[in-house]
Amino acid sequence: NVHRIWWKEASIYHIYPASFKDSNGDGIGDIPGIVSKLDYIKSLGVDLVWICPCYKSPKVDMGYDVSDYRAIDEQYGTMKDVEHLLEGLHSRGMKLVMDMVANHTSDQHEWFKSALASRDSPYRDYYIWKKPKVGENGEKLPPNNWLSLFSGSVWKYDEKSDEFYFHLFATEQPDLNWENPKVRQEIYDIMRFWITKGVDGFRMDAINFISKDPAFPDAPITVPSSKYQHAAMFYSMGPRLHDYVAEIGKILKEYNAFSVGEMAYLYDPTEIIKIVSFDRNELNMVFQFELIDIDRGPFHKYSPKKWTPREFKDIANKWQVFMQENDGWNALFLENHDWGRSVSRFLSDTHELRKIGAKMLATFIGLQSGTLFLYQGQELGLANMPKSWSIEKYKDLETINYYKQLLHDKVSQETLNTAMGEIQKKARDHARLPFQWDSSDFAGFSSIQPWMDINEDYKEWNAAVQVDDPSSVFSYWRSIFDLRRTYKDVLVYGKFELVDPTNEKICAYRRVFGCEAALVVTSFSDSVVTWTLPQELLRPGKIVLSNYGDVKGLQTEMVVRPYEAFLYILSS
Ligand code: TEU
Ligand code: CA
Repeated sequence: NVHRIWWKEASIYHIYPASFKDSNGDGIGDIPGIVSKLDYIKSLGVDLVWICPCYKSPKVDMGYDVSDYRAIDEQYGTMKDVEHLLEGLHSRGMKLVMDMVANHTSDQHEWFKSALASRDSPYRDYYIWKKPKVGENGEKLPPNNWLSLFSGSVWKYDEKSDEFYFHLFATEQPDLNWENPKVRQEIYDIMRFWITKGVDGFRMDAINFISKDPAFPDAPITVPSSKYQHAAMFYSMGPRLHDYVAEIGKILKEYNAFSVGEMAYLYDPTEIIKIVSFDRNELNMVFQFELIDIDRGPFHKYSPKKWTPREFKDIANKWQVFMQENDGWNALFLENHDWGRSVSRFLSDTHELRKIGAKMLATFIGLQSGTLFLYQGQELGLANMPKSWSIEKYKDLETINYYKQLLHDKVSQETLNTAMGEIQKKARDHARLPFQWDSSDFAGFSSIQPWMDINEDYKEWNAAVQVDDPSSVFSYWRSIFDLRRTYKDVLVYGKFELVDPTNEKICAYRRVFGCEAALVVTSFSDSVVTWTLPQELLRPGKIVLSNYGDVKGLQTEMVVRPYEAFLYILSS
């Protein structure tokens, strides 16, 4: 008894507007640029396009600091351009998903400007204000010890009112006070505004943070040398989260709109299922980050951690099984605008097998149960910045703040080297390098030097060389979207089951729907592995996808090549 519904069958292409395509030669991607590439996107076979924020913004955090939710930032275009984008997508049978930044605004938003100007402002209570803690020598201290996600305290002192305001991200991104019903109404009105314009759904940014522990207690000390402590246990999934998300969900359902919530840092399945279970359906699905956080150490994003393919598959399995047993739904992804490229992080981009590896990862993620998300450039197997690039090439405030903090703390050269190694893997900048369209100057992204440098490999790795090459990573992704349609029952609605679950190198899984079955085999080893196939799988059938392109059939003893991947449809 599976619940069939359109958004389970859909696939989504995720665009970072500043880095996708520049149409007017200012070096920054824009909405007309996206419009000019709709045929490219359509040719992949996706159904929805999600664009990161394009609203008016001072862009301290690249648009995740919104100063006017009803206006488009000049850098990205105009409201007319959004209308063209909507027309272009709708006429091609695709939908548009916008990013809704509801946890915080920019400090340049009219609400915050007014709130800051006076304690009597009607907007004062739109934000979170607290009295200082008074130190031993009478100094004004932040109300608690929480660490901001972008380094430093989550509190910023306002001398004029002698109060601190709360910001989980940059100081220029004050958090909205969701306890205030007027704030919630404002956000709901903004959502209706965009839906009325024709937008088909939202990705709800940082949605797990909108309800915080109202007591704002000090966090336990996990890093004694640090002034501020990781406090997600108090600001993520707070006590009123489900009240709020249920309200959001009601509006979305009114319009049959698409929704995906972003929920970083805590992966508590019992909380997540309340949001995505089919009967509650507060949101259609959420991004939880347990899989792509696999290399996150205990303290923060850049703490190193070793991991094994076995752990990688166990995490995937945990969520597959959990959602199917609880009538929930997964959002499948390995990349977005906040992380390094998957070939570089999980395999190796300097390897001769980069192309094979990119296809293996596509197979691993793309044939699981869930709605499939593809981040721009992932379809080409794009990689991180070269390791030879210095810190000056990095532009993102998360990276820069972190690096500056280390310098400020005068850490040892060894610590700094380790940190740089982690930045080279995980920094948000990697995914934000300009898209590589062709081998012309500036990779066909722009007519001038873009806001971030083009990766050095663009002459070899670009869309123009891949689109018509049947052996390209691009063509492979296209096959995956295609197969999800052709074998919809089994690949979208089929049950997920690991095969040979304890194998350390091979991640194999079966999808089963009635008497239909599919076998997915992926190897995370860069050398040959001999694999004894479980007897019950030795059934007639056919290979419909293979990253080496030449697999004929199954054998009892399979010689699985480095990063090999294939999909076998078993005859019923
Ligand atoms: O990210 C939310 C979030 O929790 C971040 O800490 C994320 O984990 C981090 O960027 C990883 O490095 C969202 C957006 O995706 C991000 O781009 C924004 O900067 C952030 O919200 C603030 O709006
Ligand atoms: Ca531009």
